[in-house]
Amino acid sequence: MLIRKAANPGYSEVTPREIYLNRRRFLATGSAILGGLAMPLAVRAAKLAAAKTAFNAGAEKVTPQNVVTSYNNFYEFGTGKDEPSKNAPKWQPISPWTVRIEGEVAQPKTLDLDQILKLAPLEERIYRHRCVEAWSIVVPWIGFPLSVLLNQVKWTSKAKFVAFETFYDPKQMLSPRQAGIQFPYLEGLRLDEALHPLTLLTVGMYGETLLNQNGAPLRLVVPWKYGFKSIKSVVRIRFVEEQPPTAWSLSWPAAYGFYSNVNPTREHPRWSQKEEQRLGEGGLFNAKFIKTQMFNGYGEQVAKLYEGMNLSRSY
Ligand SMILES: Nc1nc2c(c(=O)[nH]1)N[C@H]1C(S)=C(S)[C@@H](COP(=O)(O)O)O[C@H]1N2
Ligand SMILES: [Mo]
Repeated sequence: MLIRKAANPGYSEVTPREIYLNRRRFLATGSAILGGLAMPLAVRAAKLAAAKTAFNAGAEKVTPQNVVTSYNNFYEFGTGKDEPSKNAPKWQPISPWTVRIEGEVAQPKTLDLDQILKLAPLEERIYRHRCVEAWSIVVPWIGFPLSVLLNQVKWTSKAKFVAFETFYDPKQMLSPRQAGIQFPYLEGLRLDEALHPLTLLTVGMYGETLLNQNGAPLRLVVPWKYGFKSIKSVVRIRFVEEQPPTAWSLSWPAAYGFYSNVNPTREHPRWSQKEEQRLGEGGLFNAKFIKTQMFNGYGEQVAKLYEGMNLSRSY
């Protein structure tokens, strides 16, 4: 287990540097200033300044920020790793950004980003992220547990899973045919996974507001699962009774399951899951490969969620 617990378990380790907003980005577009209410400004500097380090990937080095903002998977903006950082910045997330929470709930609810940001203090958490394509990064996220948002509604006893949906505008994004997966991008978690304290709703990283290519303005981070479970730019959350369809499992069910827990003992037809390349470390000719860990190294926290399950069948 690589997460270093603070002596006072929880949130005692305040980040040393002041966390600030990347104002230059807003100045460059101008619209955030003129529009006044333009979306990224909803992430208030004061909130970010309150961010604390609750979890830390320990001895592992945080991946350089420029790697994490320029090597992306965000198929809505292109299928090449360099395309989201080229195409997504032109996108203006709608303002106000709202998230609809519905389904098996007593009363559906729509919250905008400002309301969501008031729900809990933001925390900084350093998590490993392991893509099924056998690369990994270590990222300091800013957000709070997804459970805080889910607890804004009363779900019914029928609710067993939570389904998530990404914003989709066919005029500004690829078509499903171009991308090879269904849009809007769909993801899902079992209710206990969604409520797990490691599951984060994030609005920033590296002390700054999330860039579009990383899933602005609001993105899920589920660190013990393959990267595609960490759905970007979320607009809809639905409590459901049945296991919901997900974009990747719809496109290739044998390769992508619903659970998709990081698992070096279950091979993927295209990429080995036994080891991973840690991006930003090692040079051009000596890339750094490390062993992939079960549950991405978070087994101590999450293995009990899967007790009694056959994980090669429920992959
Ligand atoms: N909406 C949406 N979310 C998505 C994806 C995507 O294509 N669309 N790609 C996923 C995959 S495969 C990975 S590895 C991570 C990549 O996140 P990053 O680009 O911020 O590193 O986002 C995930 N979330
Ligand atoms: Mo991925």
